Amino acid sequence: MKFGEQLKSEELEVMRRAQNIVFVTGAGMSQESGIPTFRGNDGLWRNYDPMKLATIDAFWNDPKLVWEWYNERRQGMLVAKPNAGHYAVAKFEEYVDVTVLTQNIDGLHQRAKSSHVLELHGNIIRTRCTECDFADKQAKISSIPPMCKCGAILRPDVVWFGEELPQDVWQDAMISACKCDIMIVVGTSLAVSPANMLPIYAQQNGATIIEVNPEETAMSEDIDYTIRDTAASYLPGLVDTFGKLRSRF
Ligand code: BV8
Ligand code: ZN
Repeated sequence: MKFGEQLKSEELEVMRRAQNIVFVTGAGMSQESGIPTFRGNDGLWRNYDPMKLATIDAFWNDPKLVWEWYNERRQGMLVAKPNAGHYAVAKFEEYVDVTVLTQNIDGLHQRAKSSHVLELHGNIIRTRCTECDFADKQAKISSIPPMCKCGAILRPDVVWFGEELPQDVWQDAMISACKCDIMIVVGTSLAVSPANMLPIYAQQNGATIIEVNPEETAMSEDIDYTIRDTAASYLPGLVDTFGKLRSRF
């Protein structure tokens, strides 16, 4: 049964009580915007091995190759549009406090007008210098690899495997996970740490966990409600149900 469909009493209670919802999203959230996931059937792993390219060693080993991969993904993300799932996540803000903890680097939650988004793994549109503190939000990539005025190479402002997440972002993400009433985990295989710890922190602090994913994940059997559906087809119905419920109180 899908959470929110038959509105069983405990689901009603969970939705009635909720003041604070946290979404944890991964590549599957943007799949219906045409951005390939890492590990799903259409996954990036098919053509490249992100473990071999999304690392600081790969970058220093062959900055041109890594930048070609990022520039190709960047072009795709720049023309991608938020899907109905992103807009539904933003719509929840009409009823409760919402924090979006995303592993995605495409900026689509912000473009769908979610107002509190923490980018756990950075953002592909931004670049920063590998030497000085130069950073660029909407960097036009004029050469591959792009160079800083100081003469050093610029890098995508993303977190590579083996790199720490930005400490301030990670602290805020953990606090949000521990404080939420409901955590909705959308489009992530929960294969990557430490992001995959967030549902555990939430559950340890009494939150109800809902997972929206057409496939089984590493955490499915410990999750309160697993919805075998996609982000864009399930989330709009859920936020409508939520809205109807909340307008009655
Ligand atoms: C850290 C940015 C510590 C870059 C990313 C062994 C060796 C080496 C390292 C490790 C190791 N074991 C553990 C590690 C740590 C490592 C890690 O977890 N590795 C994994 C692979 C085992 N983690 C790290 O390195 C992290 N840093 O631990 O630092 C540290 C401490 C102190 C000092 C120094 C270091 C950093 C991790 C961040 C890596 N960067 N991205 C880029 O994007 O290029 S991770 C990358 O994977 C993306 O962010 C992506 O989002 C993320 C996770 O993948 P998912 O989002 O879950 O995507 P995936 O394809 O896997 O799943 C998609 C899901 O969606 C599927 O389940 C599918 O069914 C579903 N789906 C498909 N369509 C839909 C859908 N769902 C809904 N609707 C749909 N339509
Ligand atoms: Zn510089």
